[in-house]
Amino acid sequence: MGLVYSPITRGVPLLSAIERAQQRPGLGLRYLKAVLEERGVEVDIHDNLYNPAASLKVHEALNAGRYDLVGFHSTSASRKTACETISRLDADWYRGRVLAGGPGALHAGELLEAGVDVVVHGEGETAMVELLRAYSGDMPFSSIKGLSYIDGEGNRVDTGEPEPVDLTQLPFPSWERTEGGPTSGDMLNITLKRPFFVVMGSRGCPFRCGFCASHQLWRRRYRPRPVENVLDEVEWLISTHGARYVHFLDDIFGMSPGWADAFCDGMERRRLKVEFAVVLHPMSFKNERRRILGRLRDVGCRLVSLGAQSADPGVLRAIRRSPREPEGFREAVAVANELGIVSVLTFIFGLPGDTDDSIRRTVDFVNEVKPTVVDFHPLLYLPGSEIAESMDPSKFCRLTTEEINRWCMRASFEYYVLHGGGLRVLSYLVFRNPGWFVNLVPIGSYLAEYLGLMSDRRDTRRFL
Ligand code: B12
Ligand code: SF4
Repeated sequence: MGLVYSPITRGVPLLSAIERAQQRPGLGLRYLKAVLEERGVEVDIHDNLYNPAASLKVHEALNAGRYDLVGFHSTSASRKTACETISRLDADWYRGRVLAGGPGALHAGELLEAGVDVVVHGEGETAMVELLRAYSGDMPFSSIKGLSYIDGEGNRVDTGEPEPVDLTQLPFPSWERTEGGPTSGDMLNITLKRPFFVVMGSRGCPFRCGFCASHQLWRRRYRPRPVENVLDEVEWLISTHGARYVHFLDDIFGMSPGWADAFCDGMERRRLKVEFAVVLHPMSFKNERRRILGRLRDVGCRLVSLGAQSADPGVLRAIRRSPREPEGFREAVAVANELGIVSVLTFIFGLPGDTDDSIRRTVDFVNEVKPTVVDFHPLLYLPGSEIAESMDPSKFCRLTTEEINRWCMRASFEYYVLHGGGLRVLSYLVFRNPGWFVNLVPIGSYLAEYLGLMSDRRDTRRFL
């Protein structure tokens, strides 16, 4: 079987600039490969997430390879390049053999029209195994949950809500050689070390922030993996692949009570030598931030990233976040700074309710809180999110794209130049991670492109 990652659609420039610098490997197809290989199926991954040039060629490899089945990962941002490849497949050979999944399954109609035979919604591991049985005639397609396809009479069939997979039964993702694939790791991460890997300790998030589409994929359920299973994976990455750095991709790391403590106990007991980064919610470890972040630091945590989004109470309410969060991330940043953990705050400008005043409030708050790194970016109207699907447009921010982009640049300038953020980053790199400087050239070209795009007058916030 051939599995394909496609790059972001050309014409969504802001995204492609970010993606080039933030090279985190995707895990989904690596999980599918592992599950299929357990059943004796040979799988090649063509990983073109970060390589638009290769994506123009991938159909040649697929046509030459003539896989029995071919599966495409898709997101809202990459679905068009996936469709482009599909339209160039050898139609006689690939008829009936083309699958697609991932967050882009939200656009099932478009994928089916482009020539996909079966769209898989939600998690793919169980569906993939059942699809193999359906293709060999052992079970009907209609009994597999979470599919969309066109039946013999030309009618679209949707087989209902996908079932969650049993996370305790999954093999570790396959990191065997792929065609293409990220080479650098996430260069925007100033604590980056190589070899760099990604791990997911849990799937899903119980919240429903208005701009986010996570619930579309994971169905708003939070499911942690057993701690020992996650530690086995980390240990295996170290011993088999020489991992020195792991980025945990969980929507929110260590959310269930006791999980983070059990994780630290296991890291200590097994003496695992690896550095890592986690994503937290502003309210994570409320009341025990100092203790838990201290333990995480002691077992290798070098970076915590918090999706802060705004410091304005009205805006936070409008996106279903708590107005108490700014106090939460203020404390989290203070503790992280004290412990020597890099703190990253990310903010979105142009959210519902945002005005010049609310953005000013956020910028002032950040300048006072002083995380190590701060990232301001314009709102993307993400398909599947409440904002893109169902929010009353009268609640949208009235600022123009140009005004929002200007705010992003001005806020970055104030933070990094006027309030010492640049010096904090530089001193971290010089004293704690000088090896990062090899990324200077690619990062420089990324920054130049980013600044150019920020002054672009086109609306780059909506998906094509
Ligand atoms: C790491 C990551 C990245 C990495 C790249 C990883 C990638 N593309 O896989 C980087 C930093 C490059 C990135 C960039 C972007 N990302 Co991103 N990213 C993530 C993150 C945090 C983890 C992805 C992951 O590995 N998940 C774990 C694996 C197990 O899940 P999976 O890849 O989805 O695969 C499972 C299923 O989807 C399914 N499946 C997937 N493919 C296929 C194919 C077949 C044939 C089948 C049967 C099944 C199947 O089975 C898999 C196993 O269960 C997710 C959030 C999340 N929690 O998933 C967001 C997420 C995927 N990203 C998102 C977005 C919006 C973006 C950007 C647009 C952001 C930006 N501002 O630039 C870009 C677009 C990138 C692109 N090429 O499309 C959204 C996508 C929503 C949407 N409607 O498309 C998500 C869901 C986050 C969110 N909160 O909404 N991202
Ligand atoms: S933004 Fe983060 S906390 Fe909010 S719903 Fe998405 S994953 Fe969950």
